[in-house]
Amino acid sequence: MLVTLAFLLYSSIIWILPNFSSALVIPYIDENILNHFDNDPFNEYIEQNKIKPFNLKKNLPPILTPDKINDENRSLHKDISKIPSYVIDNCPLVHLYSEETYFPDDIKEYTKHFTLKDSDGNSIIDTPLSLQNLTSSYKVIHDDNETIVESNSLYMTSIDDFDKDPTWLLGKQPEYGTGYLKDAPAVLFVVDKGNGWVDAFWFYFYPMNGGPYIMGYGPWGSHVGDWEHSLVRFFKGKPQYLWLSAHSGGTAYQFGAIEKLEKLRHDEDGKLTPEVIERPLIFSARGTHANYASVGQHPHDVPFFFMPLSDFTDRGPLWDPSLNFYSYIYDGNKSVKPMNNQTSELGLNWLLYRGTWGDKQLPAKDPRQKWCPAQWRYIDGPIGPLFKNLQRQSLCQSIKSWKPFNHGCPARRYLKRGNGLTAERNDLIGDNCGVLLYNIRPKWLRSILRFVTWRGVLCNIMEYSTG
Ligand SMILES: *[C@@H]1O[C@H](CO)[C@@H](O)[C@H](O)[C@H]1NC(C)=O
Ligand SMILES: *[C@@H]1O[C@H](CO)[C@@H](O)[C@H](O)[C@H]1NC(C)=O
Ligand SMILES: *[C@@H]1O[C@H](CO)[C@@H](O)[C@H](O)[C@H]1NC(C)=O
Ligand SMILES: *[C@@H]1O[C@H](CO)[C@@H](O)[C@H](O)[C@H]1NC(C)=O
Ligand SMILES: CC(=O)N[C@H]1CO[C@H](CO)[C@@H](O)[C@@H]1O
Repeated sequence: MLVTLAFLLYSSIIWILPNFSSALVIPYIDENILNHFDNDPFNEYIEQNKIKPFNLKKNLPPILTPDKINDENRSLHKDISKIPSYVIDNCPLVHLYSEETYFPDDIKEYTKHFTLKDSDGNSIIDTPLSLQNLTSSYKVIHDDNETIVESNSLYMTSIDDFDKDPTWLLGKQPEYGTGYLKDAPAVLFVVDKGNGWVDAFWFYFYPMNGGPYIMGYGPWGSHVGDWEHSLVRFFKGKPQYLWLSAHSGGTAYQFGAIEKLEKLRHDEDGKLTPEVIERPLIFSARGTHANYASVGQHPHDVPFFFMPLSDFTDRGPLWDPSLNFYSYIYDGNKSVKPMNNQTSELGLNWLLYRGTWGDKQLPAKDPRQKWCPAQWRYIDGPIGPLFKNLQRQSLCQSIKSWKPFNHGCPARRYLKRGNGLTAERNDLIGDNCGVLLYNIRPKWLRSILRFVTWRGVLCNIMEYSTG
């Protein structure tokens, strides 16, 4: 709560200064002039883009936890042998950043560049790893003494110096035109949530997370290995929600709010059909690969909330993960089942590995390590996909205690727009507060509020309370 207050205060100060002068002139402007200012760009935007405000569906049955699911209320057939086609048809397309350095990679190839070490730097496996070497715990024999080491204390540790950007760290680029990424399958987990609900978790693996720069210096908070994901939540085969991971948080949307791209449908065997379908479109930020629903500049929330840090997205190379992916049906609990041949070849043990997918945070004395107030240059790599709360009922992976208004992780009905020069149509639609403001009636009150609070204090409060 204290952090939230501090944040609001901070936002107020940075937003109120440029707005102060406009607030002062208000008494001299009459209603007609304000109406003249207000050409209702939001309605225009809805009209042009055929966005229908999405109705929240209130009467749908509850989403169940894994232990509550039985044969009578499961959504998927018990012996399901194929990923449902609606999951593939609604797989998000991902626009990578146009000047991205670190592209997606195949986890199978990636692991070959690592050995396995414990937190003191002792070797657990000192030869190049294969994905099959990853598992939940390891037997270590030392002076005839056998000990079991749990994987959660272990680190995949690069053989090459990752600070020098070896080729394998750069990942693989999607094919222009089709979005096919031959050498970097995405990883799909389909989880039955009971009562007609099904969650499709699309995981995107990148060999490196390049952190942001502060006033030209950086990067800060970089790490080797980067697992990001999106969640498409279906009810009876119809997509209802989409959640996007970004740093340790993310954003939930009504599915209808998300931008769509028309694409030819692929049949169950991956063959192109003449049928045109609408696919959701998301954006992966430069370096950090945080996912957003719009292009432009996106201020970070955590863990840098006092820093002017932002992510950037644009319409760079388009990746279509539905053309190449590993896939599993997971019950959210114990059983996980590979759903195609390239997935079966990976085995299942890697899913149980609880260690990091990249190097341990470099020690302070390492010349590659640097410190800026709030963050190190290189931090720990991430943990694997099965430990990202796939059994969740909420759309969010975790609930942020410093966002007290958002405890339920509500799904946004309108796109959260990027700011800045690179944002598209930002002039028309305004920032996110603009979206909220356009719901205000009567119009003259809205005009005044818009005039006074445009990007102002009230905006921030509204944004945080109603998002
Ligand atoms: C999940 O695990 C719990 C505890 O191990 C068990 O009681 C429950 O039956 C499991 N649920 C499923 C769907 O396997
Ligand atoms: C199905 O799930 C509901 C919870 O929504 C539970 O109350 C009910 O007992 C389950 N059905 C059966 C047949 O167990
Ligand atoms: C790692 O996996 C490979 C097979 O992929 C196997 O040949 C090798 O023995 C394993 N190494 C260890 C230390 O388990
Ligand atoms: C095995 O480990 C135990 C306790 O860690 C130690 O007391 C013992 O000396 C070790 N034995 C050998 C042969 O190193
Ligand atoms: C999991 C899976 O899809 N396995 C298939 C792999 O391919 C053989 C034939 O080539 C099938 O028989 C398996 O069912």
